[in-house]
Amino acid sequence: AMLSFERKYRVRGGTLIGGDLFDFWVGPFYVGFFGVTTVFFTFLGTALIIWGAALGPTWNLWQINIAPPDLSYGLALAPLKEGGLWQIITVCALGAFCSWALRQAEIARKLGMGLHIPVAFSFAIFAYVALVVIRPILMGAWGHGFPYGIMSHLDWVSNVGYQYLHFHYNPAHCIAITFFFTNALALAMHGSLIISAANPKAGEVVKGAEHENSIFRDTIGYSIGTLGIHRLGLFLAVSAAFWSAICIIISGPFWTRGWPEWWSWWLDLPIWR
Ligand code: BCL
Ligand code: UQ1
Repeated sequence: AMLSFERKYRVRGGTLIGGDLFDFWVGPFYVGFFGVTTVFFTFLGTALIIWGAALGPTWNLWQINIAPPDLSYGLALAPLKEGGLWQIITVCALGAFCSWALRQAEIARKLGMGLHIPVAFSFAIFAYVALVVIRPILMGAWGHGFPYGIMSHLDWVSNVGYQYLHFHYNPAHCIAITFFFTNALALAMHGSLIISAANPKAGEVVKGAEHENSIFRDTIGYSIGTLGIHRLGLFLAVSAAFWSAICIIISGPFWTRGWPEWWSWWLDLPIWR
């Protein structure tokens, strides 16, 4: 069943490409040109992953691994069974993620809304691109991308982390983690606040913005406001992804030694040197 407002907004227009051609819905889903490309890349990419698994030694879900080419291939294309599959799967993933963001943009435009959702999602795409495109290119080999597999990608993170001796000393990693943790704090505060106000026990009245402001003014002397908390949340979440991307791009291309050593600028400050 369609909500009455959906009937009102299910109208032509707002597409970025293809005009009226794919401007329709299938059940609840808006299609559009980028709906078609999302489905195409997702199915092709998933099929290649299954094929890659079939070529491998195991069907154990935890151990399936599709590895990037050996470093000796540099930035060239590799044979399918020697990392070429990883390369095509990466293209499919990029195609699917970007198609998804552009479909979000088309739907937002149709609804006359801001583009905040696709812009926010593009930060997640940026983090992925940093791992499998930007850093491998800067390091000169696709082999620096991470392998597609549950355990194998964890091993990659651990190995790459220890290549820089102690990844916790990477300053951008510190900032990213701080944003992730602060984001969880903000969402816990916001989620608990909204439920405490909007979902009272039977017979009690729903509380609104005044109550929400008051509980924080009474406890910490400050309320960021009902719009402000959403601005803060978006900023924290997007910053977490952004600094994650930065922390891995600088590891190798811009700093090749252990991260603890990077902090010697602090010890070398003229105040105590
Ligand atoms: Mg570390 C990275 C936290 C210890 C080595 N580390 C990260 C970051 C994050 C983090 C800041 C990963 C998040 C991210 O990139 O998101 N690390 C972290 C924490 C600790 C920690 C909290 C801790 O000790 C408490 N790290 C260590 C130790 C090292 C170490 C010290 C290992 C020994 N860490 C590394 C290395 C890396 C990190 C190496 C990284 O490369 C990684 C990083 O920064 O990567 C950028 C970004 C999000 C994404 C990339 C996801 C993108 C999603 C895409 C766009 C969409 C997917 C769609 C999906 C397929 C569809 C699903 C459909 C379903 C139906 C829903
Ligand atoms: C807040 O002040 C506020 O405004 C009333 C909200 O809106 C609903 C919130 O969800 C939260 C969590 C706060 C408190 C946040 C800070 C940073 C003081």
